[in-house]
Amino acid sequence: MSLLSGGFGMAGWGSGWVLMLLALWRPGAACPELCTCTGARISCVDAERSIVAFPMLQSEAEMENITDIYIANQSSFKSINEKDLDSYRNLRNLTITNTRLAYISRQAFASNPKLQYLNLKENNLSSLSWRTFRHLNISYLLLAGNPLQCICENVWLKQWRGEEAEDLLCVEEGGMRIALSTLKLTNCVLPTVTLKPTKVTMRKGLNVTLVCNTSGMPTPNLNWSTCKLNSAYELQHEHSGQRSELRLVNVSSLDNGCKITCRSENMVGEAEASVDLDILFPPVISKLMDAISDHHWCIPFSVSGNPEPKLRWLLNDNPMEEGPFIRTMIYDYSEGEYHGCLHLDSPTHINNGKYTLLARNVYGEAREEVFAHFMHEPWNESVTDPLYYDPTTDDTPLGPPEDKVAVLPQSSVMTMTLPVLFIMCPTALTHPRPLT
Ligand SMILES: *[C@@H]1O[C@H](CO)[C@@H](O)[C@H](O)[C@H]1NC(C)=O
Ligand SMILES: *[C@@H]1O[C@H](CO)[C@@H](O)[C@H](O)[C@H]1NC(C)=O
Ligand SMILES: *[C@@H]1O[C@H](CO)[C@@H](O)[C@H](O)[C@H]1NC(C)=O
Ligand SMILES: *[C@@H]1O[C@H](CO)[C@@H](O)[C@H](O)[C@H]1NC(C)=O
Ligand SMILES: *[C@@H]1O[C@H](CO)[C@@H](O)[C@H](O)[C@H]1NC(C)=O
Ligand SMILES: *[C@@H]1O[C@H](CO)[C@@H](O)[C@H](O)[C@H]1NC(C)=O
Ligand SMILES: *[C@@H]1O[C@H](CO)[C@@H](O)[C@H](O)[C@H]1NC(C)=O
Ligand SMILES: *[C@@H]1O[C@H](CO)[C@@H](O)[C@H](O)[C@H]1NC(C)=O
Ligand SMILES: *[C@@H]1O[C@H](CO)[C@@H](O)[C@H](O)[C@H]1NC(C)=O
Ligand SMILES: CC(=O)N[C@H]1CO[C@H](CO)[C@@H](O)[C@@H]1O
Repeated sequence: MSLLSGGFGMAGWGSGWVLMLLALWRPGAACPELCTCTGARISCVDAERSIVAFPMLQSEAEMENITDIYIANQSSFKSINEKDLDSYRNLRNLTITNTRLAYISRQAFASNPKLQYLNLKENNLSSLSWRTFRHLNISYLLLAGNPLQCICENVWLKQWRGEEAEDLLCVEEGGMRIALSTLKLTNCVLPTVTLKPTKVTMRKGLNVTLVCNTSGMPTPNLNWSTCKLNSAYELQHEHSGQRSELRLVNVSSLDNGCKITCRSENMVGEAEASVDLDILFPPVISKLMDAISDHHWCIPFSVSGNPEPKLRWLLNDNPMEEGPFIRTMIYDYSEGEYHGCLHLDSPTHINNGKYTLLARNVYGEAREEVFAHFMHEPWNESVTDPLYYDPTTDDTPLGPPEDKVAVLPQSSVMTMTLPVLFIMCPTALTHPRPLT
């Protein structure tokens, strides 16, 4: 009795371990029952026992590793539905051949941007929409051996210009097969689209109406796509659907550079036309900030305006000459603004003062001020500005100190920096500070 129960107990304990080990050995267990998995490839080719739906692995991470799915000779496999391939984000090669595949959702490959090779030979597809592939860059699309119908929805396949172009056949209503390339259908015409005006250059605050016209059979759908518009707008569709108006009211300068596209599509294909808004407006200085020190000193600013504003600076209300040591630099144009710096190379107290930025174009001028304080007067012995000794600044003297320098209290800092200063700021020389 005790032996039996003991044996039983041992057996139960042992099989528990086996189960646990099996659970730990994921790679083997992860592959769907009727398929085989090797590396980045899943293959389902067992003709005796067909899969019904797309194979799924146990974890998202495993599915993301798959680049290749091969399904052949599966008599119960009939469709690719909207979410079936969602987790196979890195899928490149998909072969489904000799199955009963008759339906592919338009969203089937929405999550598979890398799909390049699609072999759907020897299936039961009667039609296939170009919209299924609109976001993809497919190089191979193989469709031979499908009962494709001679209908408008398949006409886009005539223009298909992938690699390995096939001589596809289509089935006419009576059941006769003809070469798809010779198929001619009335009422089946690729859309064309015109957008007027073709150029929009205008002052801000005005109104403009863009008219999009389309033709094609069946009647195409018109859609506008734009940047995120700041201007108010009205949309008017004509009943026929062949014409649409987009009216922008009180156009905002923030929409300068915005691209407006009118797209037309039907089952045969799509066409589009676009225009870039060129909105003229006076300069705006949206930012002028305190000087900051990096390798050099920078007074940062952001300016907009169309045409691009000319920039000038005043220092304490006097025009400032730019040169190799002080200059305006634009680093970036983004979101309609020019971002830059007034660049100062090793500024000293002579550069302290009120900086005024003037931005001008043909439509007007903007001005903003900021006070900049780079360092204390060097003859104030009680102060040592640590920035003065900034090791990243190259303060090597350019020549022998001038006479004026020699009169100043002697300090190594003085003789090192002043010659540079005089070159940088010629105006400072004409108004020397009284020496105490
Ligand atoms: C995915 O593939 C990488 C590299 O081949 C591998 O290191 C990783 O373990 C795989 N992840 C899964 C979940 O299989
Ligand atoms: C599918 O079946 C055909 C005919 O039965 C056979 O020739 C072919 O090798 C099979 N394909 C695969 C991948 O097993
Ligand atoms: C995709 O399949 C084609 C043809 O079988 C093959 O040449 C190619 O190497 C495959 N690409 C990948 C990424 O598996
Ligand atoms: C092929 O699909 C059609 C529907 O499109 C269906 O009526 C037919 O039975 C399918 N043929 C096979 C062999 O599955
Ligand atoms: C599309 O694929 C081809 C080759 O397969 C490649 O040369 C091309 O750069 C790709 N284009 C885009 C937009 O990915
Ligand atoms: C722009 O359109 C608005 C609203 O339709 C109108 O009130 C305004 O007068 C128009 N502006 C110009 C400059 O035509
Ligand atoms: C749009 O087409 C209609 C007729 O189809 C025509 O009367 C109109 O002038 C066209 N408009 C533009 C802006 O092309
Ligand atoms: C036009 O838009 C600006 C802002 O971009 C606004 O200040 C102004 O009041 C608007 N004018 C009209 C007539 O709506
Ligand atoms: C020297 O600097 C100190 C501290 O900043 C200040 O209080 C003093 O007024 C300065 N002296 C002169 C002569 O500028
Ligand atoms: C993507 C998009 O906006 N599609 C629309 C295009 O316009 C038609 C009507 O003309 C809409 O039904 C679509 O939703």
